[in-house]
Amino acid sequence: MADPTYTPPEVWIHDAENGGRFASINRPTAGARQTSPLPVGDHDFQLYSLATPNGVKATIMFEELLEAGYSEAEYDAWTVNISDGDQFGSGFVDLNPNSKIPTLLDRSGTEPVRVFESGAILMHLAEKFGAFLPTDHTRAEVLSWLFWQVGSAPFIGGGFGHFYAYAPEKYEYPINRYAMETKRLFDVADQRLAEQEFLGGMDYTIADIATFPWLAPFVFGGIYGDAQTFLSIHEYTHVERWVKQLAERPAVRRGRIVNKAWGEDDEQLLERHSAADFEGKTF
Ligand SMILES: N[C@@H](CCC(=O)N[C@@H](CS)C(=O)NCC(=O)O)C(=O)O
Repeated sequence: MADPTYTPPEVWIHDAENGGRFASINRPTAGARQTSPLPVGDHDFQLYSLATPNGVKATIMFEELLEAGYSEAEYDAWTVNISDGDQFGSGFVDLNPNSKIPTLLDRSGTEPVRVFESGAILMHLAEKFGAFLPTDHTRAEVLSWLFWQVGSAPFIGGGFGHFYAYAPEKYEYPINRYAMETKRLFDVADQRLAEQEFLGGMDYTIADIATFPWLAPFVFGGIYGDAQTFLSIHEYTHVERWVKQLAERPAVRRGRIVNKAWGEDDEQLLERHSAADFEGKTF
């Protein structure tokens, strides 16, 4: 049991018994923990991911590109089980020294290129295909919302989600702090979406693709226990309009189940190598 009157020591040391949902894989060091090469498929794009909000950004982007007719965007999506520590395998760390999904290997050019960080993956693909990122004066607005999302996600996930749902004990101070910040972020999006159809303005862009996977689970429920009720998500009516609109897009529906390793069997798609892999799935 942690002590609520805890006084930090002069020098922090790692307590492996600290508890919490991810305590067994969290360590204060980086780098590979085991030798394990990554699988590689036939397509130019090899995605190593999991259907968490950050992972779904990349799979929605690939499915949107394919839906828009960019057949060169065919990709192999491999599941990285972060609870088992797959992200610390040597092959994965070679592609992403930060050991987080999603991570991409792009073999479409003269040299293979690694891309890590979900926002960088979205920008890389958008620039490569010339899609979902305008090149005119609205580009800065789209990039502003993209970076807003990437910078905000840790407050929602690592802050609110961790202390509200995953921490071994409930502490009022961090839950209050991160609930307030998460609600403030919802209000930022809500006010923007009251004025514009999409975050970047009139068009659907990588800013929407990045943000949807984080906001949709609160609107539909099912993330961090009863967070939907706790945070009064029903108040954000413009976010709700936008989430429901985007959720109808065929590419969003497909992208949400790629690398999904939980839920009903027919909603799971552990690996994706072609459009045929969606046959018989509910999405
Ligand atoms: N800033 C990163 C965050 C990615 C991230 O936090 N991924 C989580 C899953 S959503 C992860 O891989 N966690 C594994 C770990 O922390 O060991 C991005 O946007 O790509």
